[in-house]
Amino acid sequence: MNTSNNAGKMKKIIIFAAVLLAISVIMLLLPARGRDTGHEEKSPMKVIFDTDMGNDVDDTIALDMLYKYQDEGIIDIIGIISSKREEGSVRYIDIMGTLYGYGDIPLGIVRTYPDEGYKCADKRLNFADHVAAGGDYRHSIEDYGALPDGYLLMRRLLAESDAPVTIIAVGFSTNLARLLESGPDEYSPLCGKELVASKVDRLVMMAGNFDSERALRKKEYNIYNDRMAATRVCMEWPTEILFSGYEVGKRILYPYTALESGFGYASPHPVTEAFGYYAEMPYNRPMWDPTAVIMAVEPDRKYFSLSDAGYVTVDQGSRTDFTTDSRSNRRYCIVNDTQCMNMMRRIVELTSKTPKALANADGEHGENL
Ligand SMILES: [Ca+2]
Repeated sequence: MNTSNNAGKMKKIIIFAAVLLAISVIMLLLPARGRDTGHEEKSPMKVIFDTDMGNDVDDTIALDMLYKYQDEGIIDIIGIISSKREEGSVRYIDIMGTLYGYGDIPLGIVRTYPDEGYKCADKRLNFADHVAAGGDYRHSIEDYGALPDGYLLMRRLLAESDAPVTIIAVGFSTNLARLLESGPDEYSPLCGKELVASKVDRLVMMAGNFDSERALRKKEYNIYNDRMAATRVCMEWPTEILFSGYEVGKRILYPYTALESGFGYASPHPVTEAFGYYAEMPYNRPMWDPTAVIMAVEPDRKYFSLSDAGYVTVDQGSRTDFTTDSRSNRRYCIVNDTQCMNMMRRIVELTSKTPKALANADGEHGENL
């Protein structure tokens, strides 16, 4: 009887201990899960991309990279704007977006060029018109003539955004200057500068030349094609600007071998077609615009360093000068050899991924097929 009672008590104690242990484990797990879910997933960075698509092929690589970042949930491209008036530019962007599964991203275009110094209508360099006219690519927009003026689209997108926006500008400053000059409208009661100040976190531009030797600082393409606009943006933009100058991108050559191996998931592919039309293949091409993309999206210092703060001015000959001043919020990109190599590897890594929309049915996203 006593033995039986003891056995019964022992059984109850074991069950009680087991229940206590189970409760303890659950209690331990719950806060941990709470911490996990309590950590909000970092919201994707909102990005507007402003490009002179059609003049040089580094814009195509920059756009590819942005779509790949979007595939990974790192950024949210809320709009893409061309600083070229030629319809081929937005047609090409639309073809790219449709191929990569992002044909619904709003597009804008420059409707009128300023009088001074515009050379971007140069058809010799315009691969975008050529590729867009090629025919067989799918597109999402039916009436390119109905696209909004770039600065007006930026006004709408900024007014509607509930989070700070990063603008990556790798073409002329036409849209940006017109945004600064704009007044209140149906989208916002704020004038352009106020709207930028309230909504734009940072502008990252491929523009200018900040070579340490002034004698080497030639006028730079994105500056001299709309010098007045670039001057205004450098002087009046109310939030931070980071510059990637000519001297950075020219050191980072995209290898043609990566082009041959990375874009085989679609044939023809608008990127490889663009390279083929731009110059006789094979050739390696400097990656000016992708440096601005990396600076904006991956500010990790393994890819680049930044100058001290200072003011950027544009002279009559479209050369950029930098004057150190801690009160300013402009800085420019500096790269050493290791950072150049790291940036190049990152560009190749991103562009070698198959777009999520085209990844195979097994869910093997991100790797080339
Ligand atoms: Ca460009």
